[in-house]
Amino acid sequence: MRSRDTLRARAGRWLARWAILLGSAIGLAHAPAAATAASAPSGKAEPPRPNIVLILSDDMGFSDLGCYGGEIETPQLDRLAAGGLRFTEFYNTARCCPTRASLLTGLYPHQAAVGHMMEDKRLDGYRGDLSRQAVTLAEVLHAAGYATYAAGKWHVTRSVKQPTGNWPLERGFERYYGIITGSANYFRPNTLTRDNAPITIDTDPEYRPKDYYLTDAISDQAVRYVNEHRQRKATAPLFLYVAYTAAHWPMQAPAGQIAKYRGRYDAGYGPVRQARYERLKRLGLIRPGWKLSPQAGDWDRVERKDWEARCMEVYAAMVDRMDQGIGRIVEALRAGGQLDNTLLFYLQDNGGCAEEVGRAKPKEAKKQLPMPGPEDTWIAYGRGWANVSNTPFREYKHWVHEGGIATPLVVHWPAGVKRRGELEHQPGHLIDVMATCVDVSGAAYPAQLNGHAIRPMEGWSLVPAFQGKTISREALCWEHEGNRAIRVGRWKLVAKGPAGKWELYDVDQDRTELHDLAGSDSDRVRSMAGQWEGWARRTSTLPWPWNPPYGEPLAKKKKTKKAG
Ligand SMILES: [Ca+2]
Repeated sequence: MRSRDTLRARAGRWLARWAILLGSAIGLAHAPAAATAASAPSGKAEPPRPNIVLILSDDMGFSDLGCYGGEIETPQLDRLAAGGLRFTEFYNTARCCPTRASLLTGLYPHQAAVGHMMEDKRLDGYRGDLSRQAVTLAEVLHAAGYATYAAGKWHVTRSVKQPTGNWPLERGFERYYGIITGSANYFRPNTLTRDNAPITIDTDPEYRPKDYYLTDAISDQAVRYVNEHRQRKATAPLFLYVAYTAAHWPMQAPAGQIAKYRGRYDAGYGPVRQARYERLKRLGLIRPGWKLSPQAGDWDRVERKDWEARCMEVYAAMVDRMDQGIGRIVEALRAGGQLDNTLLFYLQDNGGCAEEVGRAKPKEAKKQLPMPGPEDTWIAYGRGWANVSNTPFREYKHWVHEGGIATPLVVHWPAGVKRRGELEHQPGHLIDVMATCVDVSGAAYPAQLNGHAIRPMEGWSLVPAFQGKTISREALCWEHEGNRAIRVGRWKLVAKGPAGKWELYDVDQDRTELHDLAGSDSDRVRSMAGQWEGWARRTSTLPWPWNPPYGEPLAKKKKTKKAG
């Protein structure tokens, strides 16, 4: 096990070496903008530092990828998994903004002031704009000499029209292409931005494809960054953050791509879930004793089955298209001789999304809805398919039951991870990505930056796990919209909503959270609830903006008589 102190000591040794090499004192409080890009120390001993490519997708479930039991065709990610390591119990934080804030900073989301979305709720943990008491991966790695690039969705700032302190170039990235906000039309995205300049697909001088599609644009831009980096800065390692909006609603994809999946979901939710469940067991991704959670939708009662099936056809097409793009990024690294020493992470920001966006009610209105897919539609794939995406788990994006927070993590690094095609069953969390990047890069995690004291990182380096060793940690905790959870070893305490009762599960026996043990083990419930509350107060999760305030009973709603 590698302690934080050991990590810091190691980072300190790197720093001292670098300060000498650069002939200038790089202090712990060094501003990244002023840092000098440095090549890896020449001479003896230290192997070259790896490139780091961090790929995040949006609103996808645990079992969507082929290498996680899904039927969607993802040969590129499957190949990375076969040549690398798949984590089976890795976690995000159940929603777009908090996950991005946590992933980028190595803190719990509330510590980065993004406990909820992009609105200021006037509480420390809920300001809706990335805290200056947090540093981003790009700030840390850039200060250590990495060239830093981002392509895709940003979504950690309230300011979507102009840079006011928390746009990518203001948080450590040298180059950026993507959308500042959380969702967009895939054929004509809003808040499209190049570096610090708002653009549109018609005004962008650098990228004018015949048929614009946001997923392709993010992939193409990432490939450009890899190639430009090789041409211009070959001596510095690269940090590339690729944040796809696939497969967040709206369900939109090129018609030809959707056609590939035509008819594949005609049998409805149940058979797809069952097939995924069996594959998950066969692949060893879940234990045979974990029962499949209940199905969310009844296919027999779906009136427009062709429309409902099309939702999933488009979703699959969106994921497939992203996978193709990831293949192009990997190929660019390979062609430049960079792939062997690139540490690539792939993960997802929250579970499958049950939000009923664009899925009209009542039934009469639903009959009028167009088939999803084209530019002029704005439709989510709905609860039934989200439940399929999250097979075998319960719940969805927003909730902190396993369906909301379980994510694949594929790690591929031929020079650094010798476990090929293996599964890693230790739990891990987004907060570990910062600690891992600091570990492998030798970067210094700063105590202060630009006059702000920086909160210590919360995670643990995953490098021991890469080597098959155990990481011992006390607990992992979650909160989103009053949904709460803590995991300590095999035990998970979880609740729905700010007034919800705690449920207790033995994750080793029952990761699908079907047998609540809270009634029979009240001592453990009390103890873990106390531990969660201690975490929540320490991380600015409490006080929270939800009703009721933590620990208070839900006020009864007053009945109001309608006029007339
Ligand atoms: Ca999301």
